[in-house]
Amino acid sequence: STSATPTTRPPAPADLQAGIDQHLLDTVGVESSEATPTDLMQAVSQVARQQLSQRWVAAQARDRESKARRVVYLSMEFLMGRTLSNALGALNLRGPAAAGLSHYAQTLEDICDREPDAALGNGGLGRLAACFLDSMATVGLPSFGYGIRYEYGMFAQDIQNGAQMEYPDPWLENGTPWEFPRANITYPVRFGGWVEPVDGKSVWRHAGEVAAKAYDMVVPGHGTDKVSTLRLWKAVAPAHIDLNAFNTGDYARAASAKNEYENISWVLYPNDSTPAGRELRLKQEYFFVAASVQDLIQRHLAEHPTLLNLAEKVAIHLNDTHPAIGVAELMRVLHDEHNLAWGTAWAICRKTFSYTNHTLMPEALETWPVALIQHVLPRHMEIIFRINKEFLDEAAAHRPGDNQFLARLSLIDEHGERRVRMAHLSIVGSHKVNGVSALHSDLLVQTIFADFASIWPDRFTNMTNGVTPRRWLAQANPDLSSLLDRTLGGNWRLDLDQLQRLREHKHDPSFQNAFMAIKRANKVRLAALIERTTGVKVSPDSLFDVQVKRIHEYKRQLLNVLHVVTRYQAILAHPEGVNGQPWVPRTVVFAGKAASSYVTAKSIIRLIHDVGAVINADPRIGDKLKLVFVPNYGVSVAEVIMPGADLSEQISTAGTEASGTGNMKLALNGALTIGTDDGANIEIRQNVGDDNIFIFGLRTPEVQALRQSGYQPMRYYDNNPELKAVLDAIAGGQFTPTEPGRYRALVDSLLWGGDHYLLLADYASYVAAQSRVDDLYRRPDEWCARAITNVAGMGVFSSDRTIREYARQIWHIEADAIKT
Ligand code: DL6
Repeated sequence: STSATPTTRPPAPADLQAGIDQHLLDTVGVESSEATPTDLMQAVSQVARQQLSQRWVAAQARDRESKARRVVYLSMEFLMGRTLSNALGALNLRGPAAAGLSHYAQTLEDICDREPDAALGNGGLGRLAACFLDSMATVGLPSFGYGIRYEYGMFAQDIQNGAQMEYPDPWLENGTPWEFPRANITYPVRFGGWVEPVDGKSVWRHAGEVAAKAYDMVVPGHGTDKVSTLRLWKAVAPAHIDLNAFNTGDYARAASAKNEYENISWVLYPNDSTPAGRELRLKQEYFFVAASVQDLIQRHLAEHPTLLNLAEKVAIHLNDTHPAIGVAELMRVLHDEHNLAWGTAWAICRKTFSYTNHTLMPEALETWPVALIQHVLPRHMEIIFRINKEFLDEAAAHRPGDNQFLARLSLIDEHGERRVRMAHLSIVGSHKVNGVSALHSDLLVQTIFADFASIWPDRFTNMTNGVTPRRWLAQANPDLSSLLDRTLGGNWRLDLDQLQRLREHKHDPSFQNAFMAIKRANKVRLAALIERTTGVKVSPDSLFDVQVKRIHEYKRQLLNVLHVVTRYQAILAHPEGVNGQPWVPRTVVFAGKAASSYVTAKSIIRLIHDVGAVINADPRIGDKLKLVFVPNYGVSVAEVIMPGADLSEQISTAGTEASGTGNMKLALNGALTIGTDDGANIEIRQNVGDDNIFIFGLRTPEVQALRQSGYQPMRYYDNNPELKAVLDAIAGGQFTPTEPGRYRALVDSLLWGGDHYLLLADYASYVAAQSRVDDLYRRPDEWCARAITNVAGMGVFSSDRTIREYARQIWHIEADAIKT
């Protein structure tokens, strides 16, 4: 079969309905007349699962026979969201499933909504990994994703009195139809102990051991029979723990011992661009890496007689530094266990690994105390020291006598407590290192990795992020998808560059009408979500202004709030409008989670609620302005928000957002971006054209220059009465009459605390850009033409393009679909 034509045929609706009935009985255990929507969700999932497993078995056999070179994508996070709707789309079963479900008086959408999200990730990095799996399967790249089967994913967010509360996310509580437990695939993972020299070799005498048990999720390709595998590891206490309990009868103590082992895969660390420094996290990192390395070595040795050709057959990718300990682990396995000479092993390692950096923020760059690694992984610490010594010897030749240079490059940070710099280990152990947008990749080599780039300029490259059009357009926006099908044919799902042809239709009144009607319907759907989750009624005729992403100071949700308060005050001062123009009604929508320990981010969430409560209840304002915060942002909530947005807020301080991917999803669904010259915004601007995006604020070099010249936020406060009024209102308690001082500290961090992310410096230009937004929105035909142009320009941001670039330039793997 060619990769573009699936060979398995979708069953006829009658077969599908019979399948649902059968699974209701066999798997769910209910009679079909009694089935609840959740029962139906499970039964439909089983029908899809059956077909996927056929594809999975065939794909594995094909790859085994051809001894394919494979990609191993190591990631602590895979933010998958729901599976059912995507699986039905890949299997071409949406129509039959909808028809089958109509017999039970249910819609496919309602049934799909019953599935809990698999939220095994924090944000951008984890969702990128999920988009990559989709693309790897779709372009036919032999690939494995490896991660952790967290029992509890990203916490559920609830809002109480305006404040974020975190609740556990027991997504596996009722089982998931999508995993395949592999009873025979388990590996021991060892911890602790000491290292002993035996016959001139270092032997690791470990102190504890836990079993890693494999659970597979099949990732279907679209328009192809190919699938990819996501293999997640669960930590299981070794058998003797259970046996001891049985023998001694001390069940309580035995249970706590068991927990000590099994807690490794219990919970996802809810950090995003904030550091996680605990021992359990280090254990998680090593746990999944060690299991994955054993798995790939075993697969390799089943197909090849030697490990000497490992680098020709496997490309191991480090999704950020979280799996970086893999470099030391592969060295240990090759050198200690398989007796390869150190130099041979090191050459294989460097050819095998590659690494993606996702952040420039110094506080988010992982380091681990040497003492902790010595305690948890004593042999690995020795290996890291040896790698470091040989690396520094090599580096010294580049700048003889420059000890500062060597100290900066070293894998060990010697300032204060000695710590291992995981990014340095990743760079030294890899043949390629990439950033995730053109700007970010440039900044990497100009700033945090400049010393490395000076000795290895060719090691650094750029791979601009992308998103899968199957989930973020076909699935999330079915109405726009059918308009595209009617206008362009259906191939845009696999070749997103087809969207270019939309430019011809941007001024066509009938196309515009259809496009606007779809946007309106999506806004109605979003308004319903807003009302259901916040109780606030918003008008779908207002401009939907959306900022959805993790809450972080550098993303500047607070700058957005400053604009909202500015507008509120301006509406009160000039109820009829300004410059002879009436107000453009706006609904400002926020969503996003704050890391549980991130006090400032939580305070920003609360401020949004406090400001919203005042504005939304102010009878003088009405529909002219609404401010809402949609709780519990995640993949499924995003699938409703993206299609309903008019305006996409991408307002990070220039030079701080590595790429962004929400910016791509929103533009793909026809939102116009208001944004800074940062991350992938720059490439979005290049692809949609300057007239179709609202760019404002300082650029990266200006940010650097302003900081260097001694930034004084107070000057902006003193010189801009509008800004002063806004900050005074917030700090003075206008939105918190019962606790007037609630945001004094937040405002002081801007005025007196240095305003590190330059909100006050960018404020005026942001507010001016917002008024350009209003001007354009007053001309609906023009707005619509530009929204269409945005969709048309998004072809390059398909994750299929990104994956093909990785495959060609980093992994050197030819997949069927990559050739075409
Ligand atoms: O590359 C995916 C995504 C980028 O789009 C975001 O700009 C970036 O903030 C995010 N980084 C993280 C946290 N990084 N770490 N470590 O999610 O990656």
